[in-house]
Amino acid sequence: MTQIQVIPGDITQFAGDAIVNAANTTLMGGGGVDGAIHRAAGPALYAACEKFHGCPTGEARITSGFALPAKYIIHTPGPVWRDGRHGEPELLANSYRNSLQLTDEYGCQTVAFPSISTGVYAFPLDQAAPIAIRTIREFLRTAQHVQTVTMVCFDPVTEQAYQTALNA
Ligand code: AR6
Repeated sequence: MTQIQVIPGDITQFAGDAIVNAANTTLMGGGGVDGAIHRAAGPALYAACEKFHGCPTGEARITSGFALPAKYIIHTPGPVWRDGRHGEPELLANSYRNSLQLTDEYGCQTVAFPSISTGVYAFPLDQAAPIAIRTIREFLRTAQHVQTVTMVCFDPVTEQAYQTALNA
């Protein structure tokens, strides 16, 4: 039985197999959830990320979770919102799909996502949430290991948007 959950909270506290980081293409840290994950995981995460020499938008890379309760961290740069006509929806779907693909390859059963691209990257939340839920649902139909995907929402407006998309 696979499922999608939407919960409020701080993703750094997620005690499952993997969490996803809304990174940038350098993978060298930043603000928002990325900054929180780097602070909580410790400096060894920075050293591990350096070895990738960046990551293109929509792709994903995996590291250990270091000091985090989660075993793995998947790093994916979501798209920066421009006007919606520069491939932003497809790139956002790629971030979710490629992150799930990696977690599945690593045998993870539980994985948590933040709301990718809807903070600093300004992707409209009402468009991002249905793309995320649809992509996760599609992936779960053929997943080998992943069973539960949790959207960890940092604020009530974000939580409501994903809850609405989940119930649509
Ligand atoms: N747990 C869960 N969600 C969080 C947390 C947390 N601890 N902290 C923030 N959020 P953002 P983006 C939410 O800006 O839009 C960074 O500088 C936040 O409220 O973190 O993909 C990177 O290095 C929002 O709902 O990511 C990139 O340069 C969501 O996470 C850039 O920001 C995403 O907001 C990426 O921008």
